[in-house]
Amino acid sequence: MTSLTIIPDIHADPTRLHTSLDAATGSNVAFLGDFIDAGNSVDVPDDASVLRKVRSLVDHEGALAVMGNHELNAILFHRRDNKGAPLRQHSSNNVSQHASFLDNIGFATPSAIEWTEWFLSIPLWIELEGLNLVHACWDQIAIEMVKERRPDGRLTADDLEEVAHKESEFAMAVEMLTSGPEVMLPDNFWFYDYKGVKRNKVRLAWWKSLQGSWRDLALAVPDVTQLPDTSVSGTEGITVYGEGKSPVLVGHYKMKGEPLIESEQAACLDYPEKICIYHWVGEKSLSNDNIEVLKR
Ligand SMILES: [Mn+2]
Repeated sequence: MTSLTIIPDIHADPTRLHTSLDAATGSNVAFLGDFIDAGNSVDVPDDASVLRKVRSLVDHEGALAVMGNHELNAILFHRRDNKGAPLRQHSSNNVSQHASFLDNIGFATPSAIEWTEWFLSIPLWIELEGLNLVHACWDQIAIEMVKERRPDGRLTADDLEEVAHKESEFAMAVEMLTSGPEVMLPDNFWFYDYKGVKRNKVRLAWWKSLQGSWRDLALAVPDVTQLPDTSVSGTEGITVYGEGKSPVLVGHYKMKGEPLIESEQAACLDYPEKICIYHWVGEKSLSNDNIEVLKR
């Protein structure tokens, strides 16, 4: 493989998809998941058209894709357990997160079932010669855990109830790969996320040494001054992604500011306010020169 263009979270934005694909001309593409569920900033959300395009590229053009937490959530949202309860609760937060898909494709319609079945065929991670791709966190222990049962990284319908309950090691490994490591804040601390949801757990930058403060290491926190200005704790289950590993590219974290690599080994490409892609040409150390920010 000589060149690969990596495209992060599309979130039902056809303009974002087509702008990214236009800039990938001549190279194969790899998607980092989260194709569906528009945020507020998407002018004309169209989950179905984004999915049709991505699926045709994956099925017929050799494009690569890993599953995002939004695809996993959708699989669960549209299915029920053997007692008839939805595998993902239809709470107001969960419905609002999934609103553009529900408006566009409906709840448990034949089309919703067909799309979410296709989501099941998307692997949780892709390991290329010299490059790793995952939606939220490359955690080797989590990957080995899932690999034991699903060597190709693809969940099956038999896994879904277990994954939905988020209790077993297998389920927690799937959560780690699709949503990243999450740690409980010290007592009495909480923050509002980008959707205005109050949270007492925070995602941490697993590509850093984990020696810093909550404010240094927290991801996807709009106002870090809501967090304690003390050293992080409770990070025992998190493996730092460091030197000697192939570079890894992820989406997921709704980054702000100028898109930059996080280290020579890791970059997050999900910048909702920009359209950001990465051109990988086989380098063993990631480079800011290979990040491209596109005009809408
Ligand atoms: Mn995500």
